[in-house]
This record gives sequence, structure tokens and C-alpha cells, in this order.
Amino acid sequence: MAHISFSRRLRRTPFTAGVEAAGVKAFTVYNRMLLPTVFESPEADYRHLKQHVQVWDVSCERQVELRGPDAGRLMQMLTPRDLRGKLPGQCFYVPIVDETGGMLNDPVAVKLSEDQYWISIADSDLLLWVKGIANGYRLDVLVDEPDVSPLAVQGPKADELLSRVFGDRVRDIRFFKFDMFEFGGRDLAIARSGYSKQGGFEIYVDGTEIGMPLWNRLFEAGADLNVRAGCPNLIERIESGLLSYGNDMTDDNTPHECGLGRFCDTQTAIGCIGRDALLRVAKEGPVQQIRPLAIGGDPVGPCDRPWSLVAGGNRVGQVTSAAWSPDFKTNVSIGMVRITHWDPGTELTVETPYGPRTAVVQDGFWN
Ligand code: THG
Repeated sequence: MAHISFSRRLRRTPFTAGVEAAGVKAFTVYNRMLLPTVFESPEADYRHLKQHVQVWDVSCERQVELRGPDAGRLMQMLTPRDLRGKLPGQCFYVPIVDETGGMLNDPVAVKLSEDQYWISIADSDLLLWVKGIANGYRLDVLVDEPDVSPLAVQGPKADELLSRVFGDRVRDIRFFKFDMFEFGGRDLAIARSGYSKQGGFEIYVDGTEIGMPLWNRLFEAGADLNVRAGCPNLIERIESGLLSYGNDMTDDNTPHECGLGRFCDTQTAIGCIGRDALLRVAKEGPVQQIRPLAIGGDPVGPCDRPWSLVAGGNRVGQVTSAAWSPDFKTNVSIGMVRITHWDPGTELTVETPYGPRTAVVQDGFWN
């Protein structure tokens, strides 16, 4: 396989030096930034994540900052989730939709104050859409990308590691809440969140200068916890049903097709730009939806292009993420399946590069 060439367009992060020193084996590109994908091997990284604690350079989850009197109004224009009643100190997973109800991104929004939000984005150029809206509607709000880089600490020993560095107060942070902690003379938001179901935190590291000092401090403090550099793990995130924008869904999909209806309050989300479109499609309901599927046979994956799902000679969907699960001893996968074939237990054929396999719709994700 050929390599990817590095240049200024492919941005390094405040932690890239540490990631390289830790022996990273592969990167992907996400928001034009480096995102590690493998350290030892996907299976070894997975096993370690479920048993110990890892530090993840997820700087590529860039922030779109909204700051000013119209920040709250702008935030509500972007999403069908009803944000009234949300308080500073809270994070929320928010589908972002365009005027057709198509998904533009599925970020975590961080409410810092009534007039300041960070939108911690998945892989799409959301900044351009948000700047366009702010300017087109002449809103009184500044929109930009601050020098803020999330560093995730994930795994069952995450509380122990972070309490050693930031004090026992980190243990009191509840799921999808954040509090402020001092490091190197800076106030950092630390949230209990992250792209795994093994538990843990995300530190929103403000400024490049404190990046490597914080990275090194975490590894010193966690030596006896077997702390390692890690990254979002393909196997674990499929088992957990964590969606990957651009892989499992695109702007052709509504939040309801993505199974994100529980994060939509389309009736009451007044001001949401995609509201009318979503109300129209909500009447009928989605005709295809994300499903977990177990794929039979030997290990398959990763999935670098959609694999067709077929039944009775007809295409009824596609698989977009797949990996062998050592814990569940089956191939775990995420697919988009037509309504006629989406019930749990339905047996389909998936056309993989390794040949046709059976794919059985599951009644839930694995973790
Ligand atoms: N953390 C932060 N930013 C991010 C991600 C992250 N930006 C990119 C990407 N990940 C966005 N996608 C997701 C997908 C799922 C979740 C978070 C971000 C997630 N979902 C939980 C679930 O589905 O069970 C919880 C959702 C909830 O209950 O609110 O955590 O990981 N900063």
C-alpha cells in the first residue's frame, strides 16, 4: 500500500510529537488533521482499551466556536434538538441538518455560557456552513475555529488517572457534563464523554503550548496503570454503535435514518433551518435506518466502500463499517437497511470483497 505525503495542508496537532514517540503505526485524515488509527494492532489496542486506560489525540475534533449575543439563536438554527433549558456546563450530542433535513455533521456541543458554545465537530467543513448562516442572517455572533484540541482519556482506569493529575473533583463530573480544571496556568474544560463505551473524559486543551506538557504529565502519572497512547478503535466503536460521519451516514441521510431521532425535537425546535423538511419526512417516517448486523464466517473488514446488502436478488441496503470482534466472536457491523428488511433476526446477504456472507440484523449493538 502506498503512503500519504505530509504537508502543511495536513495539519499536525499539539500532541503529534507524543503520538509519534509512542509508535503510531497509521493515521487517517479527519478535518484536514492527523488522527491516529493504530498503535500496536486494532485487536491489541482494543483489548488494552477495555482493560486499562488510554490517552487519545482527538485534536481533529475541531471546535466551531459561537461567541456573542446571538450564539444561542444560531446554535438552535443548526439543529432539530430543542436546546431550551440546556445550561452552561452541559454537553449534548446534536444532529446538524441542512435545509433538506440532511445530516451535515453529528457533533458534541459544549455550552460554556449563555453566549459561548463550542461545536466539537465530526469530519465535515461545518465552519463554512455556520459562518454562512451567521453572515446571511446578520447575526451578532463571532464564528471561528479556536486553538482548542480535545485529548480523550478512555478506559476503565480513566477516573484514577485523571484524579491523579487534576484532583478527586474529576470523579464528580457526570456523563456529558463538564467542569473547569487548571493546568499550566490555563483553565481547561474536562467533560465525561468520549468516542468509546469504556468510560472516560475529554480534556479540551486550550492552546498548543501546554499540549506536550499535559501529554507527558498523564503518562508519568499513569505509569503503574499501564497507560498507553490509543485512538478511537474501529472494533470497539462498532460494538458500541458509535456512528462515523462520512462512513455510516452522509448529507443524504436524515437524523431519523441514522437512528438519532432521540436527539431530535423537531416540533419544538423553533428556528432550526431543516425543521420544515424534517416535519414533512417525519409524517411518513424513515424508509431505511441504521442497524447492527452480525456478519458470518471468517474475519472481514475494514470496509473502505459500501458493501451491498441483498435479499431475494434485490439491493436492500449497505454495510459501511465492519470488523472482527474478539469478544463477541463474530464480525460486527453497521449498515443502512430498508424498512422491509430491518427487523431483528432478518437474514441478508452482504457482498464483501471476500465473497458473499450472511448478515443477520441484530436487536441492539453489542456494548
Ligand atoms: N467527542 C467530541 N467531539 C466529537 C466526537 C467525540 N466530534 C466528532 C465525533 N466524536 C462526533 N460523533 C459522536 C458520536 C457519538 C457520540 C459522540 C460524538 C456519543 N454518543 C453516545 C451514544 O450514542 O451512546 C452518547 C450520546 C448521548 O447520550 O448524549 O458519545 O466523541 N468532543
